[in-house]
Amino acid sequence: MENKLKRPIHESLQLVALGANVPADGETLQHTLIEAVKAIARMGFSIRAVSRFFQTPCFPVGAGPDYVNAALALRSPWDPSQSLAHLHAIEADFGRERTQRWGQRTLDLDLIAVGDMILPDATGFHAWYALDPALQAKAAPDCLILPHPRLQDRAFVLAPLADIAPDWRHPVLGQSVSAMLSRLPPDDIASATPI
Ligand code: PH2
Ligand code: MG
Ligand code: MG
Repeated sequence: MENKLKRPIHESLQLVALGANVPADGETLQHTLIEAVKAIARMGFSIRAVSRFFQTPCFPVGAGPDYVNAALALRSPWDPSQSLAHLHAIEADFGRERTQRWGQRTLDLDLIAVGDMILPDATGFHAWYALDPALQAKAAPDCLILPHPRLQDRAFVLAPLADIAPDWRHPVLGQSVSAMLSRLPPDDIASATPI
């Protein structure tokens, strides 16, 4: 019977968050994201949906210039780690230096979710989900955690996602994107402005 009853990985929709807050080559942040979408397509991902672009205040507040954020729904023949490696290769092409956690970004591509997968497993997910906020800025996981453990907290992720996958349901929290967004403080929701 092996895996016959399991859906192949490539049938799962991959949700990706895009962000930039430092212009690359003197171009606008919007330009960076448009070029990133093209690079993602050239890499072999199939792009199923592109959100509007949103201007968002940097989190943590005051840590840097405003971001432009967006979200994509993708399909690919790759498993989540392979997809992430491809996304990191694109980030590198755009000149992002991975030095400072939550530092400034010419391009940040985050794999937010892949269908209803929970990685590395429910225990591993929960450890990062429940991480003490004081440690969140310091600790970075050394393996892929899915869904992204801070997804539910961030208007700059949820507002773009609500454009393309409002009904995607978090496999641990059981809430849709729309529901997670509507639970955020109104000021956070309002701070993500479509451009
Ligand atoms: N990404 C971060 C840190 N802070 N703030 C906003 N507004 N948008 C982001 O994409 C973002 C951030 C780390 O990747
Ligand atoms: Mg990232
Ligand atoms: Mg990020």
